[in-house]
Amino acid sequence: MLEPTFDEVAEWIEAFDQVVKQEGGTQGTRLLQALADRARAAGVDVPVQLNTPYTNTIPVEDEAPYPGDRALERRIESLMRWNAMAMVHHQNKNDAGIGGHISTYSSLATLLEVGFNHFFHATYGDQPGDFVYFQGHASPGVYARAFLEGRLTEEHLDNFRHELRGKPALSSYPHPWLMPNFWRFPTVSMGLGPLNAIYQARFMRYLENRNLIPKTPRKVWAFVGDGETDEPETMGSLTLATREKLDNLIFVINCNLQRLDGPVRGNGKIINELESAFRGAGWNVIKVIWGSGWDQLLARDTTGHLLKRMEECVDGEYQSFRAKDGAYIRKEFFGKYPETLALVANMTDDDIWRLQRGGHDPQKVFNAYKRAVEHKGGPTVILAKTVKGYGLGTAQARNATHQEKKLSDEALAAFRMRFDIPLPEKAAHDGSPYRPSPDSQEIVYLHERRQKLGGYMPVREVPKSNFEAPPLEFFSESLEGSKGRAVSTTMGFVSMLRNLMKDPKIGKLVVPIIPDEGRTFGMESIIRQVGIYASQGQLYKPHDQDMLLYYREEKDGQILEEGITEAGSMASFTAAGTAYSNFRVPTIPFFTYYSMFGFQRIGDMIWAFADSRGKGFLMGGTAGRTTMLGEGLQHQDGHSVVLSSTVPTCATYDPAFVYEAAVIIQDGLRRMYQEGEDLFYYITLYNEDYPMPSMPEGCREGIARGIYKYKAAESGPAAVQLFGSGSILNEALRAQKILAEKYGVQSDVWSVTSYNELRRDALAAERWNRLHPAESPRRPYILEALDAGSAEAGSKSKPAKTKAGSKPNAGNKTSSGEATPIIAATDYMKIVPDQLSPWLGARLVTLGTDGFGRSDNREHLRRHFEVNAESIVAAALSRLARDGKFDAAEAVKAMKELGVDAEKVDPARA
Ligand SMILES: Cc1ncc(C[n+]2csc(CCOP(=O)(O)OP(=O)(O)O)c2C)c(N)n1
Ligand SMILES: [Mg+2]
Repeated sequence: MLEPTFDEVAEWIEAFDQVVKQEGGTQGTRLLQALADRARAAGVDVPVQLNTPYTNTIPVEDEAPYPGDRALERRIESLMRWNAMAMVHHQNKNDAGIGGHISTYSSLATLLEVGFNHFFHATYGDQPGDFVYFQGHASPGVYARAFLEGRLTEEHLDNFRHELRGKPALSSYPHPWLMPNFWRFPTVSMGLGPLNAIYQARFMRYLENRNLIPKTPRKVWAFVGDGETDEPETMGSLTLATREKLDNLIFVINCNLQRLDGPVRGNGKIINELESAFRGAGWNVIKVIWGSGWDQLLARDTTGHLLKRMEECVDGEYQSFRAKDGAYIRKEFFGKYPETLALVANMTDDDIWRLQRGGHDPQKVFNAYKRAVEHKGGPTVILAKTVKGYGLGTAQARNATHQEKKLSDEALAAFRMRFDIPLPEKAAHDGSPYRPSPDSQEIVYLHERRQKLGGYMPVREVPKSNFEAPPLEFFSESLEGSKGRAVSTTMGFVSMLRNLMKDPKIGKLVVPIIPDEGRTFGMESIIRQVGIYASQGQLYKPHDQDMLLYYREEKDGQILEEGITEAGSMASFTAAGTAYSNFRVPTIPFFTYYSMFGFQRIGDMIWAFADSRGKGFLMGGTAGRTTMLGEGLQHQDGHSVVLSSTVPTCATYDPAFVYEAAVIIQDGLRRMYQEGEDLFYYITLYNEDYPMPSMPEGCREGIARGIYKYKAAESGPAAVQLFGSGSILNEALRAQKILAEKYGVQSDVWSVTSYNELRRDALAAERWNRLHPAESPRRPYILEALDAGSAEAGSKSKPAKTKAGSKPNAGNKTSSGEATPIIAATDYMKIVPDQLSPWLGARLVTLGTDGFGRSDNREHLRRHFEVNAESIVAAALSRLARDGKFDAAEAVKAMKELGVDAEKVDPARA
């Protein structure tokens, strides 16, 4: 302890020391607490102190002895280190620029190995075991272990980052999409792993509290980079974990003090910063800063100068110490004070160099993990100090170490010596992998440890499903229409959800997720029906408890009301949408949100969800740039379906009527959960009320595939085809009427439920045709549907002349054999229908909502964006005039009549 600055303080400290000595630490805590209370009562400021001294949280005298064979584990870890490094080194020699990382794992190895040997359960009886979110850039180390376990072959290692060679290969990072039997959690986009881990731990409790899984001691471990904590996603939901008392959650932050470019907090201390942030958020914080070698130095530090030196050094200095050598540390660290220099007087420079950081000391790491798994009542974070590039010689702790892919010959030789790898020089030089024989002590021990812990990890499994999707008749209420009542597709969806949750078989599997938008979507009735999940139940009487639709919270409530966090909601959606594999329970999440704040705000999380082979329904409420009225630029969504089209496993639908939504949801349940297809749905929901028609016959397939003719021309063949989607379909129907009644132009109206799916189908057909030039071509569904539609129309008047399958690019023809123009109107951007341009060619005229939103009502918005019925009519007449099928002067006159201003500002640029 350093000298206090004035005598009075010395007396107080002496008194306090005596209490602790005689009555123990607990009494010391009580005394401090009492003093603090007293001070507050007296109006004295009590300083908030979230940092503890820069030493290990667990005092050496409280440490449990290490349970494993330290020497053997060290050997095994050395083999991991070699194989991880060699894999990356070898591949980069072989294929320059292919990339990979060496330094991350080298800092993480001990932190992972102690877990693998003593903590990570692969199973708990017949239940799945712990979940581990690995630091993505450490994947070579995880592969190295699986190699030693015999789960991966040399060929796998040889094909690290060579996934397209027709050989068993390894993906760069944890990707369940690419290695579906291995990785569970994609973590390589910084910040997503820790955020998903928090909600995973919470979802585990949710499933337990709802009796969907038995309670187990299962933990969620998230390995996080210290640089990764810069991401708001990493730190943004910490308080949820304490609020929910998630003692099944353990973060291990690998504080190697470096990120990609350089130090994380060169001028400060990342461990201190994180300690105060996590403690402030209520987490149990365990610092693992110093290895065992430091214990005797600290014990001899009677003057407190060593601790003072530890406190005053910033991370930039700590980094330099490990980038240099023992002599440098003696001079620059210990040499600052005679007292500290004296402490190491009898140590050689090598001895000093061997003083390790805590994260490389299995004893310290084991004790931290032990405390973490035993901790009750809240989450734990372990802040483990490590060295980036540990053992990599000249690459160690260098700013550029993150990017290191290859070692020099000398460094390789030094590595081999240092970790004692029994490979011949030549093989080592090439970066050959090394695996001792199966009956070697190392390999026997390795298997033994994993058997004790229930098997190997990571493993991803998908149990066989006996899920049966409800038949379409289940949704009969939605198929029958609203009997003249004006309702929205959102309301229709809410009724469907309510009914689904009542189903005795699958009702309990439904997980409604809402980010504080339940009322926006009229979901109050669901809150009443199934309650909001609240791990503590409802500790208060809701003020509205006398009302029918009161705010009901329950311990086994079904709704996840996440509050205002789309990212958190998406993390819940991810936990629920992958539970079919992780928990072997096929929960069906419906995440309903403001469509504007989905793909564009949390797109990267959705991408990772797809990588995870997640299933479920994203429900984009308040869809459409002109249907969502009044809210203006930031809220009116005219592009989420463009963004959703970029996610390969996302099936996007933009239904106009409730029965369409019912067909889509039924089909989704069947495909995802019954047939086991790896995909998920994005369905737009509108809040415009209008009478919902009953489902016409024969449109089920068209709805699922993307288009069907909703209303044929009343008399005679159509001169123009009108495509509409979502609530803009009503504008197309109104246009159909105006065209016929005012201008004598017949038109068919089609509901396009999914341009995205139509495009994917057409691309697949086109690709097949390209690759099979000698065979008769396949026709995209869009052309098949249009042909069938015109054949049908033709049969009403004259016999149809078109032959399906004849010409791949022949468009829809009228009975007279001519291709009619198509006016496609959408509440989304023009690019959405334009996706079909390659197949519809010049026939296609698109009206959409490009440009920023405006605060106004639907009528004005639709006029502004030129997607109202009048604009559709004008577009049809204009196009017919250009084709010489309508008098141009009449078309100009009509536009005036319709109130379509030809000189108005272009909304796309307004
Ligand atoms: C969202 C995101 N942004 C940027 C990157 C690129 N990147 C990969 S690793 C890395 C640095 C990681 O540092 P840290 O979290 O400290 O991990 P370490 O390798 O030091 O253990 C960066 C910036 C990424 N993977 N994800
Ligand atoms: Mg780091």
